[in-house]
Amino acid sequence: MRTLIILVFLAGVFHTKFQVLAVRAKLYQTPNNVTYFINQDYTYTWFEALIECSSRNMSLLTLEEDVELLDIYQIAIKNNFAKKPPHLWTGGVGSNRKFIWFSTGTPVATRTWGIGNPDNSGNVENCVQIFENTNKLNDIKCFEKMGFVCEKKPGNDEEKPLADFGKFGDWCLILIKENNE
Ligand SMILES: [Ca+2]
Repeated sequence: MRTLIILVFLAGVFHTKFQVLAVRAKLYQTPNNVTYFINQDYTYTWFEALIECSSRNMSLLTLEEDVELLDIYQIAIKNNFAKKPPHLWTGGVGSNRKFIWFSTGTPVATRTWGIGNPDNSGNVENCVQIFENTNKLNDIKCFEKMGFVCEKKPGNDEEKPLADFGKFGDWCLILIKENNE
């Protein structure tokens, strides 16, 4: 009897844990057929988020249109996220308050930044996040831990998200060194 109780308890724990994981890291599709993978757990550095997206053959979020920030906000509302949205890594990188989207090299639009940002606080803010509970971007230290949003846009099936990684390799190494000092 005791064994049975323990088994039922463990099954319950496993089921609950599985449900939490299923809800907190999940694929979402918009009416425009953009697929997002959003992980709400605050456990990823920017580099880890990049690898998570690449391993799914997706890219870290690259804003080509402002409406994509609204898409993510609406996903958070519809799916009862605790934070709408959570702190999420995007594919924006840069230095000294000049930022580009990692996958395309295009500049991050001025209008998408939160008030006072990018501010390069402490001279170490080289990666771009969506700030918790806002539709705005913030530059922040790449080794902060937060969630992330990957995307796959229609027609991007042939995309190789890490194809241009070499271009940024040296920059990444410098950044890793600076952030670990
Ligand atoms: Ca900042």
